[in-house]
Amino acid sequence: MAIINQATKELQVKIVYYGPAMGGKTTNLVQVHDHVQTAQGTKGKLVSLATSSDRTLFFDFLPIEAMAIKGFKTKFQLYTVPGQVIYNTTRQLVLRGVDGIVFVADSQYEKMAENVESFQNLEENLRAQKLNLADIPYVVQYNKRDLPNVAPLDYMEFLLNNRDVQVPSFTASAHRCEGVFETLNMITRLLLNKFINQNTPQYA
Ligand SMILES: Nc1nc2c(ncn2[C@@H]2O[C@H](COP(=O)(O)OP(=O)(O)OP(=O)(O)O)[C@@H](O)[C@H]2O)c(=O)[nH]1
Ligand SMILES: [Mg+2]
Repeated sequence: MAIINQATKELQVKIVYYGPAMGGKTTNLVQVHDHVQTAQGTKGKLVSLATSSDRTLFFDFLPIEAMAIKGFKTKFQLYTVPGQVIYNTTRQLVLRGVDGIVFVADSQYEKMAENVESFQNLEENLRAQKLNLADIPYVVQYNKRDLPNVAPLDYMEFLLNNRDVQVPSFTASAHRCEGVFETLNMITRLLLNKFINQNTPQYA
């Protein structure tokens, strides 16, 4: 769970962008890095460990700092996993200590099986760490909506967001920065609400 340093009044949260290969996880981080307003927060350096063809090999990492809660300096650490199926050990490592997840789905019809497989892989990898997706704040992003061959939203919701409690979901065209900040704002809001609820004294 998030690291809270009461002495320095710092809160550190880890958000992992997860999803099938080529879905647009790295593109989300590149857009956040390029467009984050210095008034909203200060951004750090985007670190990408990629193959020569720009596929994520280990992860991308982008730190953002913001005064999101009064009196607390909040450090959001954004990570992506490599979506390619063979890199599962790396995905497990990147998931360690995760606070919140953005599941980036590829909206192209022919990617539905990969989306579902990646979602199941996420649940399995969390279970291996004795974590349950239902206990972790997460949102779903339906990316690549600009392409002609996309699946209907209802269908994608049915495949990827049909639990008892539906999570917030967003359409996106990440390469144009559409939907990128809506998604990020929601996951940070969910995480901050959880932090506030856990740290507010309850009175009977
Ligand atoms: N048309 C379109 N292309 C996109 C969109 N988002 C990302 N792309 C492109 O899709 C390709 C893959 O994007 P990445 O961000 O590298 O995908 P990834 O999920 O990080 O892939 P891995 O690192 O292999 O897991 C790139 O060529 C992007 O420019 C989008 O919304 N629409
Ligand atoms: Mg990537």
